[in-house]
Amino acid sequence: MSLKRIENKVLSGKRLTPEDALTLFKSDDIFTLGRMASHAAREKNRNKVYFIRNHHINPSNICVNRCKFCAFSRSKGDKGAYELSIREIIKKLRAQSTEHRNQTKRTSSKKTGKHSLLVTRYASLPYTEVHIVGGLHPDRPFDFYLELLTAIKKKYPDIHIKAFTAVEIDYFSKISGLSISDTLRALKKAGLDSLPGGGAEIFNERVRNRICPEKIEGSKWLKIMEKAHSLGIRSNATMLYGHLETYKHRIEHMLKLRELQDVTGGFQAFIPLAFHPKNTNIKDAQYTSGIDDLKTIAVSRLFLDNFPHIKAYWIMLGEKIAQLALLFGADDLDGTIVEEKITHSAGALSGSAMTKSELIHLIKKAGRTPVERDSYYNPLHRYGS
Ligand code: V47
Ligand code: SF4
Repeated sequence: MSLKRIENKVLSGKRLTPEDALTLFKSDDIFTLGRMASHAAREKNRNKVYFIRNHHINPSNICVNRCKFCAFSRSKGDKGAYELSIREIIKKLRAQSTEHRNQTKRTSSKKTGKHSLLVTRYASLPYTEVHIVGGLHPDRPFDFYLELLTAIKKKYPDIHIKAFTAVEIDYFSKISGLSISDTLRALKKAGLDSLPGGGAEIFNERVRNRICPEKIEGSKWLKIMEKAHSLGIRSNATMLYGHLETYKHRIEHMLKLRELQDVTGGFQAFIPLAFHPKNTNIKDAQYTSGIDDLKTIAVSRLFLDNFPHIKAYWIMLGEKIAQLALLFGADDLDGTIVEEKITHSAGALSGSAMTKSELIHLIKKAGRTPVERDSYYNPLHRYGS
């Protein structure tokens, strides 16, 4: 099908087929693609681009899986292997930027409307969300993770804990002897609020076996997400691209996510993750190109018509391509981050933290309206032009 006919489908709100998505990926007309994706994003989120004040924490890089694309993980006893205690993790969360303190003084004095109430609720916190993922540790018991959640919630009752990929959930179920449902229930009771989208990588079995042979199958990842959604735990979904996969594999991956989302509606955002090759065991791989990054954001916005949000993860895209992604269908610029290890172990060229004003600046300069959000995309504060 020609781009013009696909554009007509987009304008009339019709669902794209996998063949349409392939045509989009193969096209060199990046401007038409951007226009279509931007239209689709505006239909869902108007001119808004969300951001969040979050803090990434990786409790340990010791992992029994040792995926070939992962430069972050170590085996126990290796040089560079680390494990943080619960006390050390809480200490990291305590660090508070001066910028946040000043912002808090300003926003907490406004007492009008629902948004100000939400802002007031979070006002004493430097971040509204903590994002926790790590390696599959060979010795740490399941109780460690439950205690970690409990300790964070005790110290910061209002913070949203988005933690543990489906791969970690599967591992916890194995080490605890609990079913997947009971593992999720126990985590939720201890303070887990939602799941991040990591570990999805690429669902195609052949490619998955080449890049992460020890990792759970794609079908298991999807089953765990389905279970989480049925228990009222929302999640994200990712796709690792730019390694050994083809466009068809990317579309097959997104199709599986779209089908599950039709059933559960539990995914909040889709995040394409640009593969970083440095220090990995993927031979001859290169960094992704800016054009491929923008195409992947745009095609995902167009194809995943039932996903409310497409996230531009600036850590992997770089600050400037992430800003351009806001004109190619992304409506969420993630986030303050504070500390990033996974991508930086693999040669990320970006920084590892952004302040709120830097995020607002990038969004405004893209002609969009910055909106600080909570973890369920409720607006906390809107920044006019
Ligand atoms: O699961 C590992 C990926 C993921 C590399 O849900 C790599 O809001 C690129 O999932 N090059 C963790 N990627 C990050 C992640 C994430 C990030 C931001 C937001 C959210 C969210 C989730 O990073 C891993 C894996 O897929 N990864 N190694 C690498 N060399
Ligand atoms: Fe372990 Fe996750 Fe790295 Fe794979 S991607 S080696 S599961 S930390």
